[in-house]
Amino acid sequence: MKITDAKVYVGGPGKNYVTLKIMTDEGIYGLGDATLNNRETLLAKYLQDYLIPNQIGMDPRKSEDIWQFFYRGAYFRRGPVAMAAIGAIDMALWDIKGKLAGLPVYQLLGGKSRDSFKLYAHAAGADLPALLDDVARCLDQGFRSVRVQCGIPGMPTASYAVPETTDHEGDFITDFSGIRPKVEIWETDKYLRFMPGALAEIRKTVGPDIDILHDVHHRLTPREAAAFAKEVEPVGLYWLEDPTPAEDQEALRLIRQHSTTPIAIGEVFNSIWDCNTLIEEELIDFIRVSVTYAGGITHVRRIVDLASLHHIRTGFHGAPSHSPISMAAQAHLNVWAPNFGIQEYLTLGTEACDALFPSKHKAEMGQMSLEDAPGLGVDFDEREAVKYDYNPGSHPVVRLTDGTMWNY
Ligand code: GCO
Ligand code: MG
Repeated sequence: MKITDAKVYVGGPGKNYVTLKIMTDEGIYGLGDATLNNRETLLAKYLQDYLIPNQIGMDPRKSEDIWQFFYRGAYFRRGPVAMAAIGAIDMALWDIKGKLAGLPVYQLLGGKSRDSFKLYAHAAGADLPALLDDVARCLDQGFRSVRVQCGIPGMPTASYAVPETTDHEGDFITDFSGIRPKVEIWETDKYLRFMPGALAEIRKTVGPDIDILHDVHHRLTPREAAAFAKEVEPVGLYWLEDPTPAEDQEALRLIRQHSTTPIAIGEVFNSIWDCNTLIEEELIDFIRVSVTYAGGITHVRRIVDLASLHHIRTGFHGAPSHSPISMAAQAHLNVWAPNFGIQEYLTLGTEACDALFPSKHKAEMGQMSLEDAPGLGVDFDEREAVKYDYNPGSHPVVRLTDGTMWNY
C-alpha cells in the first residue's frame, strides 16, 4: 500500500482550519488537522513544501516509522509548526489504519474504558454577575463542568478570554480585524485581590456538585501562583490551569510545596520533553496537551501512558482552534485512556461546521460519545471547503501598565 498524494486546505466557518487529506493507491484516504491558531498558513506551507513530497510512495500503515522519519529526520526537532504538521500526518494515518481494519481508532488503542466522557464548557463575563449568568447558560446546556473567566474591576482592558462588554457572543479570543494584535493591560495585584473572592462566590452559587475550572493563562510568577493556589483551596477547584509560563517546568515545584489545588498545564507543549519533569516529579494533576500541537495520536499516547504511571489524568486542549478531526482523534484517546480526566469542549457544531466536517459523533448534556465508524469517524466535504479562504487574525498581546510586555 502506498501514499499517492496529499492536499492541504485552509479555511472554515469563523476559523482558519488547516485540513490535511492523505490519499492512497487503495482509494482509502485519511484526514488530519494541522490548525495552529493565528499561524495557519505556515502549516500549509510546511506540509506542502517539505513533508508531503517526502511522503509520496511511503506505506501509510507504517505510522510509527513515518512519525520517526519526520521527527528525527528533521534534525531541528520539535516546535509548534513542526509538531502540528507531524500531528496532522499521524492523525490521517490512524484514520487510514482504522478504515483499513474496518474499526474505529479507539479499538486499535485498546478499546473503550468508558462509553462517553465528560466535557467542560467555557463561561466568561465582563463582571461577576455577567459571569454567573454565563455559568447558568452552560449548566442549562447540561454541562456539569465549567471554566470561569472574569473581568477584573479597575483593570483598564478585558483580561484573558473575557469580553469587553456584558452583551457578548461567540469566540472573542481571535480578532479577525487583521494581523496586528490588540493590546490588553494586565495588573497582577488587582487580579490577586479580586479572583479568589469571585471563585468563592461562584462556588456558593453553583453548589458542591459542579466542577469549577479556572485558567490563569501563564500570568503569575511561581511565588504569586503558590500563594493564589493556597488561597483558593476552600473553593475546591477541579483545576487551576497554566498558573505560570509553561516552559518553566521547575516553577511548579514551589506551587506544589504550598498547595493541594489541582494543577493543569500543557496546552502549549509540543512533546514529552516539555512535560517529563512535571510528570515524573508528580508536580501536576492534569496534562493538557493536544493531538494537534503534540505530534498526533502516536506521541500523545506516549505522554498519556507516562502520565498514568504518576496518577496524572488527561485534560486535552479543545479550544475552538481545533477542528472536528482533531477533536475526534482526542475523543478516541479519551474513551480508551485509563487515566482520562476531562475534555475541553467549545461548541463546534454550527451547521456550517457540520457541513464541512460531516460526522455522527455526539456531544450533548456535557458528555461526548463516538459513533462506531471506521477510522476517526469524521469526513471532509471539499465542495464546502471551496466556500472558505484564509482570514488573517490575531490573539491580543499583553502589557503591564508601564508598557512592559507580559504573557498572553
Ligand atoms: C484554553 C486556552 C485557549 C488559548 C488559545 C490560544 O484553555 O482553551 O487557554 O483558549 O488561549 O487556544 O490560541
Ligand atoms: Mg488554557
